[in-house]
Amino acid sequence: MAILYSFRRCPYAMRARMALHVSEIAYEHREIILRDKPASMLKASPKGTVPVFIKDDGKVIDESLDLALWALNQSDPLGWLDGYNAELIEQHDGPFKHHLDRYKYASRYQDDVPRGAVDLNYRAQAEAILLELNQRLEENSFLTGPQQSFTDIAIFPFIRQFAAVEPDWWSSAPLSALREWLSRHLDSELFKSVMTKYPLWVEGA
Ligand SMILES: N[C@@H](CCC(=O)N[C@@H](CS)C(=O)NCC(=O)O)C(=O)O
Repeated sequence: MAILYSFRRCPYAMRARMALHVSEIAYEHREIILRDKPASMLKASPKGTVPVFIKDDGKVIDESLDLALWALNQSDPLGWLDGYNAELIEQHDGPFKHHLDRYKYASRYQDDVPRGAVDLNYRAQAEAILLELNQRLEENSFLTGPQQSFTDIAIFPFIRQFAAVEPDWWSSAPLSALREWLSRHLDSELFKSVMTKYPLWVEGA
C-alpha cells in the first residue's frame, strides 16, 4: 500500500490530497507535524518537506505538483489536466508565495519587527498578482476557463492562507470575484473531505 506523509494545514499537501482524492488512489495517510518529522519520512525524502508519497513500488514523489500530475495521469475524471497552466501555478509557487510569507511572517524576515506584525508592502505586491486572478475570474468561473481545473486546485490553498492574515482587509479588498471563487472552493465537499483531522502518526507505534 502506498503511503502519504502529510500535514493538514500545508497548502502543498492540500493540493496533493485533492488530486489523490479525485483520482481515487489508495494510500495510508500518515499525519505528521513539521517540528518533529518521522525518521522514515526523512529517509524517503531527506529534504524534509510535505507532501511525501511512497508509491506501492517503493518509488518516492516528494514534490506536490509531481505527485498531483502522477495521480491525475492515472485517472482524471474531472478533466483537471485540461486546464493545467504551469506558468500560472509557478507564478503562485514563486512570486506570490514569496510575498505571502513576508507579508504574513514579517518578523521572520526583518529585524526590529514585532512578532505577529504584517508587512503591507508585501501585501501590496501579492495583491497585484491577485488582481490579475480576479480579472480572470470576472471573465470565467474558474482560472483557466468555465470549468474547474487543477490550476484552481493548486492555487486556492495559498489564497486561503492570504485571506486569513487580515480577514477584515480581505473582505473589503477589490477582489470580489476572487473572494467568491475562494468561498466556492472552501465550501466544496472535495475540500472538506481532504481536511479530515487525523491523529498524529507515530513512528513504530
Ligand atoms: N515544493 C514543495 C514545497 C513543500 C513545502 O514547502 N511544504 C512545507 C509545509 S507547507 C514544509 O514541509 N516545510 C518544511 C518545514 O517547515 O520544516 C512541494 O511543492 O511539495
